[in-house]
Amino acid sequence: MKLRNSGLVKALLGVPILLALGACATDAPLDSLNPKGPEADAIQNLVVPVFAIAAVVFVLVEFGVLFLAIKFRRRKDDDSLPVQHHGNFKLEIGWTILPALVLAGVGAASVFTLFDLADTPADAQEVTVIGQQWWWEYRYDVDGDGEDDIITANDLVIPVGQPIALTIQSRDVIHSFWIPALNGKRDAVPGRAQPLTIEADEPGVYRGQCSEFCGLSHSYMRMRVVALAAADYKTWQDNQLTGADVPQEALAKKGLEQFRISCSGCHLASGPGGDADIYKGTAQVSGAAPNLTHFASRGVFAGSIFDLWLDTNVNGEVDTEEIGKIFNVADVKKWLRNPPAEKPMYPQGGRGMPNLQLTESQIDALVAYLRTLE
Ligand code: HEC
Ligand SMILES: [Cu+2]
Repeated sequence: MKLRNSGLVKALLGVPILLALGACATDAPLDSLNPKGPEADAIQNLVVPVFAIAAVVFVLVEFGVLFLAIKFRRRKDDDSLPVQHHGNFKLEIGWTILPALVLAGVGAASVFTLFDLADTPADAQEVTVIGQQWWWEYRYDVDGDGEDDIITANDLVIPVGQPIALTIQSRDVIHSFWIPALNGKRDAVPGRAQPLTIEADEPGVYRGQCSEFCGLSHSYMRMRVVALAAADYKTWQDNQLTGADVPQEALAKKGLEQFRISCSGCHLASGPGGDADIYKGTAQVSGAAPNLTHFASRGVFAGSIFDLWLDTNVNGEVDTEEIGKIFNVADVKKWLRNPPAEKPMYPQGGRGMPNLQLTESQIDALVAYLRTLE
């Protein structure tokens, strides 16, 4: 047979090849088969043997079917039926019991892993995670007095080698918290507090993505776990426990004034810099916008879709001294100019940040102020 439409054939062959090559990506931050902590290891230790068993069964059954179909196919010169095994007692008992045993084994291993993952180590540090349309909030009660001392967003900062007991909640609709390198998914359900333990073996950034469709900007609702060595974590925590810095420079001071007028109805930047008097007693102004007290200490913003710190300057030049240290003025400005254009939101429906019709000079002042919030 001559293949008429070889272009189509090539295209059809290309699909599985593309899929197979896509699976080879080395830099795949959401790879769920690349565990980086004990909880993810426990899942991996279940997945690998179960996959191996499933693969053996698959190969045996598929090749068995092919083999039998070819060996006992109907031939031109022979119309007789092969020997029939229907009602063979031993065979039927065998192929009932064997799969039941395999499934019981897999079932028992799964249940043990689930119990193992449900155990929260006694020395775990607690963090509350709140899903919001469309970003993640993290609250730390550092001294254990029942009041949150650190409220931040996007980056969940944790110390390495320390189990972290997350309590996952939602402020609006159902979301799902998922850092594939550290553990499985856990839904954030309004009115419920769901536990999840994570731990990172090594310092680094572990990415995640909201994995329950939660509306307009679901795909822009990402998160990162930033795991720091103990000393760095302590530095981070001490900084977060202080109030916002007091802006010194004239432009940043102007930005603070503008912030009080345009932003403080939704956002909090508490402390002396953010004016302790205005914000006193308001743990969070609206509860629906990220706390900006230490905005510039984060690595990302707006549901982790923008980097806050860049490696290259506006001309695309890399200065090795400056890697990851250049404030992303361009994207912060874009965000302030028209947030719903950067990330689909419907602020008129109470979800997201509205276009505040700021002038360029107001934006310049606000960016200078935000830059000081380290
Ligand atoms: C009506 C409430 C509202 C007002 C007013 C408002 N914002 Fe926002 N802002 C939000 C919400 C909600 C988000 C989160 C959007 C998202 O990521 O989905 C946000 C996000 C941000 C972020 C990103 C924070 C992060 O860590 O991801 C910055 C920066 C920001 N706003 C600055 C400002 C500034 C500056 C003003 C004043 C000019 C302002 N906002 C006014 C609601 C508001
Ligand atoms: Cu979500």
